[in-house]
Amino acid sequence: MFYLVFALIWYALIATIFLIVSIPLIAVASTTFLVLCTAAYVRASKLALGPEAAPVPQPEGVPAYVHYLSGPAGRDLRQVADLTWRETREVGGKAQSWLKKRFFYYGMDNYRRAVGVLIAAGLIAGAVVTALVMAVVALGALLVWGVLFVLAKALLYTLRGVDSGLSQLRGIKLTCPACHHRVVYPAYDCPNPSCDRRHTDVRPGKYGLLRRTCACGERMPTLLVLGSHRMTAYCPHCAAPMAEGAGTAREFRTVMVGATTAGKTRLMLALAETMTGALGASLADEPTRNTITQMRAALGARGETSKTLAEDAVRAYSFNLDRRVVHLYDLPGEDFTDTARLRLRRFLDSAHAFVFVVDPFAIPEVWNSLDPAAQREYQSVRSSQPPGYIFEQVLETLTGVRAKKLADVSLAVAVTKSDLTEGLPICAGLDDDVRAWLADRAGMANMVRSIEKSFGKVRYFHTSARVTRDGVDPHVQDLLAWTLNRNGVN
Ligand SMILES: Nc1nc2c(ncn2[C@@H]2O[C@H](COP(=O)(O)OP(=O)(O)OP(=O)(O)O)[C@@H](O)[C@H]2O)c(=O)[nH]1
Ligand SMILES: [Mg+2]
Ligand SMILES: [Zn+2]
Ligand SMILES: [Zn+2]
Repeated sequence: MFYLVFALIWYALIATIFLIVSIPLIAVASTTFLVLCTAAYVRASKLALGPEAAPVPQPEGVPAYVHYLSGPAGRDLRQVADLTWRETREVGGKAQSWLKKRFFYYGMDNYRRAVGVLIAAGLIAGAVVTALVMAVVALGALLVWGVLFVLAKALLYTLRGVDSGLSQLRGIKLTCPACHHRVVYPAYDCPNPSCDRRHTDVRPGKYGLLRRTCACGERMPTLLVLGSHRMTAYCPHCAAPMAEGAGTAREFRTVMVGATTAGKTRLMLALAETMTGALGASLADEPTRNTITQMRAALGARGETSKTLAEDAVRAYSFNLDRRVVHLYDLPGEDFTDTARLRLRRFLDSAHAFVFVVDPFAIPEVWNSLDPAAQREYQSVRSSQPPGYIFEQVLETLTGVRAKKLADVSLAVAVTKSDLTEGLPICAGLDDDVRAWLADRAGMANMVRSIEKSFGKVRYFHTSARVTRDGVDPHVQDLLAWTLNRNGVN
């Protein structure tokens, strides 16, 4: 009986001591483990962002680096997780072998073994707590990433919206001067002179919000307001260079209309000289600079420009004039006798103004009034199609292709080659009133009526494309000024 009581007290005592010792032991062991694992996590994060950072994938397809939040952030998170797993496993392994060596080499009767069991229990508890804490940390990181990602996306669309909104507000629409397609956003070459990569769409997106990084490392702006217009722009459809200022200035498109040999190219050149001379415009792109230089040289050398080749694609001649991009389109005359071909000229649909070049020698009344000697003299500069026929072709095509009506489109009618017709009896009075001369004297009343019925703004001019020592013919300057003013370009 006494022994039983004694034994009970003894076991109770032992149990109390065990509890008093074991609970703190477990707590200390688990806390220590948690601290070690936290240290492992910090170490892993440092490694993941430093010496053991996941390699940055080289750009492929698009020649730019993906923006941090759209790719590398996820990659870095995964790398942190991988390295943390590696480091904590190492801590776990070390704890295990330490435990074995210190406590489990002894027999069942050694007290160390009991302590070992307690510490092991502490470590397991610590591992469970660590796992929970890590899960919370990982979720937190994912959540932060997600929120930043969503914010960045929102910012991205806001920026895009502001950029295109500003353009829309200022009435800026872009067309390619070479293939004449509508361009939503031009492509840009990397501004680094030793890099020849072209970026097709630099707008805010996967590759950067305000700036993107080219594969060569150069940073480039993503928005017009941030200066992307200062880079050379290219058409994303046909890769031709766009006019300087494209995207920041409103476009003004004028089409030269008239038969072969009517004098469209020469008048276009006279208009170009007026713009670059009196109006202080500049040639807006390399192709324009090249062809205008060639034409000037040809005119200087042999007093002639070449015929516009019918097979060639038509590229606009582009000018920067008073914060506007002015495009002049000079078609081959053959187009105007072939409505199927004319219809394919995309810029007809979006042109703001037309210049109708009327060759007086092609007007039957005028030609028939000349004596044979004069006819022989002018035969080489005479266009064979009568202006009335050409205008009918143009009108038929325009009413077919244009969504917008012609009521707010301007038409300047230029009866040209005035330097050659000067003094011809039939041309008396032409200088005073071009419209009256056409209608009453030249027998073109039908054409005049048709012109005024279709176009909203019409004016007649008597021009010469010849540039003399006094400069460009003042009537050409009048024609240009009228066309620009009618369309709000000053
Ligand atoms: N003297 C004089 N000659 C002109 C004038 N305008 C055109 N010409 C001459 O007329 C011919 C035809 O002129 P272009 O400007 O090439 O005619 P175009 O309308 O462009 O003809 P295509 O290219 O075939 O459609 C050339 O020999 C010019 O030199 C002018 O105002 N005065
Ligand atoms: Mg021509
Ligand atoms: Zn193009
Ligand atoms: Zn580059």
